Amino acid sequence: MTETLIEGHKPLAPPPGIPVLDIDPYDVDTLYTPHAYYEALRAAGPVAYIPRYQVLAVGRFDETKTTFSDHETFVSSRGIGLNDFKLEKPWRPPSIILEVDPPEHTRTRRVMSKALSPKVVRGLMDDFRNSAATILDGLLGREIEAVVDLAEAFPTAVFPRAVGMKDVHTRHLVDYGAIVFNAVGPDNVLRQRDMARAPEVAAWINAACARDRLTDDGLGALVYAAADAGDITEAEAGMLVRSFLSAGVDTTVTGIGNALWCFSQNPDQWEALKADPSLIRPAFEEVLRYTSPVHTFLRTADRDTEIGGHPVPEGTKVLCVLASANMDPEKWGDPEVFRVDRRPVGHMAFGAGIHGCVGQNIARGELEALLSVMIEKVDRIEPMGEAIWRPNNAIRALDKLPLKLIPS
Ligand code: OVV
Repeated sequence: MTETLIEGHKPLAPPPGIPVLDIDPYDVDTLYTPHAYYEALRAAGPVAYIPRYQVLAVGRFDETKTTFSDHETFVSSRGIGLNDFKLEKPWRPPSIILEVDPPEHTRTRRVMSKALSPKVVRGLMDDFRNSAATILDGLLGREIEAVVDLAEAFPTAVFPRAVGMKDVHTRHLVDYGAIVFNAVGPDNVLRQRDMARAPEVAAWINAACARDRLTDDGLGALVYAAADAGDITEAEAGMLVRSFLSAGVDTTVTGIGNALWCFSQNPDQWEALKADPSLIRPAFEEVLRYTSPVHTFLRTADRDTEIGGHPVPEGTKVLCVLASANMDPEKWGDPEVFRVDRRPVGHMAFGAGIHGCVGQNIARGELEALLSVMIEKVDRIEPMGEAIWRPNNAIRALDKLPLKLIPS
C-alpha cells in the first residue's frame, strides 16, 4: 500500500519521547510575529514534533547548527522545503547547487565560489559605493517608502550589473526571489498565490540566464567561462546563473530593509555606528542575527538517525529555524537587544556547513558600501509610520517601511 503524502513528504507519526508543538509555523499570523513560536520551539526541547505537517523542527542554536551542518544525514537533494523531491515533482528544475548533495554539489559550488570570491567582490565595490551615493542623494530629507526606494532600488541597480545582465526587469527580479522562498513552504495562501504567478516570472528569469543575454565581463561570464573550461556544461552554467537570480536579489533587498528597520528602531545604535565606522561590518552581522532574512530552511533525513538523543526515521523533514537559533538565549546574551558592537560570530543567518551562503561576500560588500555612504550622508533615520512585515514561508522581510533620512 502506498502511503498518502502530507505536503509532498512522508508523514511522520508522533515519535515517542519527542515533545509535541501544536503550532502552525506557516500560519500567516505566526509569520507576521514569529518570536513567541521561536521561544516555544526552543522551550519544547532539542527537537519538537509539529503535528500540523508531521515534521520535526529544531530551533535551539546547537541542534539547528548540527542538523544544518550534517549534510550526509540531513540531505538537500530531497528539497529544502516541505516537498520531498524523491516523492513529488519539484515546481521548477531543482537548483544544481542548493538542492543537491556531494559529489554533485562539490563541482558546482566550486564554480560559484570562484565567481563570488573576495577578489571579484573587491572589484565591484567602487560601483557599489557610487550607486549607493547616487541613490541616497535622491532620497535625503524627504519622506520615503524605504522598501521600494532604497532596499529594492540599490541591489536591483548594482547586482544585475555585477552579473552582467543585458535585460533588467526589476519587478520580476524581486518577485522571483519571493516566489522561490514561498515555494519551500506548505501549500498555503502564500505559496498558492506565488505558484500562480511563477510561470510568467520564471520564464523571464530563465531567458535572462542565457549566455547571449549576458555581457562578457560579469559574474555570469565567469560562470560561462567554467563551461568553456569544461568544468560544467553550458546548460549547467545557465542553471547557476539562475541561482544568482534566485538567491542574490530578494535576500539582499531583505537584508538592507531589515538593516534600515533595525537602525530606525534603535537610533542610539545609528549614533554608535556613525561614531565608529569600523563597526559597519559587525553591525551588518548583528542585523543578520537579529532579523535572519532566511528564517527557515528544511533538510530531509536520508537514513534513520537521531536528534538530541531522539530517534529520527528516514524520510523525515526537519525544519531548521535559523531565526530561532539566532535568538537562542543559551547562545546569545540578551538576544532581543540589537547591538552593533556585539560581533555575533557564528550566527546562522547564512546557514552553516557546505551549503553556507556562497554569496555572503557580495552581500556583505553591498551592505558595507551602503552603510559607509549612509554614515557620511545621513544624520538620523526617522520612522514616518508603522513598519509592516511581509509574510513569506522562508524569508522575513518588510513590506512597508516609511522613513525620513535626515541629512548630515
Ligand atoms: C532561494 C535560494 C537560496 C539559495 C540558492 C538558490 C535559491 C538556488 O536557486 O540555487
